[in-house]
Amino acid sequence: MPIDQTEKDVTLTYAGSSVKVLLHGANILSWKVNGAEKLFLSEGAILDGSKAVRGGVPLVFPVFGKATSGPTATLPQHGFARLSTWEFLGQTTESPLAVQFGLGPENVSEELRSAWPYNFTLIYTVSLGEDTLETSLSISNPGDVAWDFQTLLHTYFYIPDVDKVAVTGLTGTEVKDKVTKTDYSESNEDVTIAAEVDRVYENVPKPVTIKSDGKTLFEITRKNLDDVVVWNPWTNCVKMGDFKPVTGYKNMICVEAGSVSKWTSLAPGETYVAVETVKAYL
Ligand code: TA6
Repeated sequence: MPIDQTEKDVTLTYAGSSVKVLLHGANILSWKVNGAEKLFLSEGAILDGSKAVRGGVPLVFPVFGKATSGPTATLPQHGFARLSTWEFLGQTTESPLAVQFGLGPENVSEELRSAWPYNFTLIYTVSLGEDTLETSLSISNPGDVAWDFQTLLHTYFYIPDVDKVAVTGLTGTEVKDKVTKTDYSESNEDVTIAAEVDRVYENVPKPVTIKSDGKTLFEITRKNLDDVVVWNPWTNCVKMGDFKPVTGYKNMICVEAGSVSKWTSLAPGETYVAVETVKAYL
């Protein structure tokens, strides 16, 4: 079955690859290419809709992180998109195999809706190719007042060994480092992980690659997602409760395509389309 739908999730199968999307948060849980899993999903991930999923591709909207002021200040970290149950809207294309999910105020809890009382429409398109996964988030304002947003695809990539991973394509970009609480320009061609890393790379002009031992695992291209967040909690993952096994930080890296270093304003009737395409190599 190219598309297998249950009451909780939708699984696409195409050209030896598959992707599974949980309706809660429209959170991609799994992306397999020729049977090999490409994403990290915590063994302790809560999938019953009671909290955000620890792994796969959580969706961040309308705020990245936790705002301390402004219209999103009373929303939970990373906003409500990953905390809400999306509607499955059906198939759009056969090759690559693509489906869509939708979210509007009617799908969001009263508590979260009252915390951010604006009219919005999100259409999330998941498109599975032979060795590619394209995710597109169309953000529309059908209301009569403008609002500002940030958005990000919080992708947890599976990697064989954190000691051998490197992210390239970030050289020369401005960094807001949330661990050292410093700002600087990235001078390294290879960004590696040897402790907790939590950095926002701003206005990254080129495709980004994730390599292991010098070999490319993934290439990431973006449209309207100018920033790239790199995160690995290292041993701090033990404090999260839903990050399992506690050694799991050795097999994951979050490389997150987003528009988070500034706020984007959407006037009534406007639409913003953000696209990320990941090609898997090994
Ligand atoms: O994207 C990196 C980050 O903002 C980190 O600061 C860390 O908080 C991570 O997201 C996970 O956030 P979560 O709310 O899913 O635990």
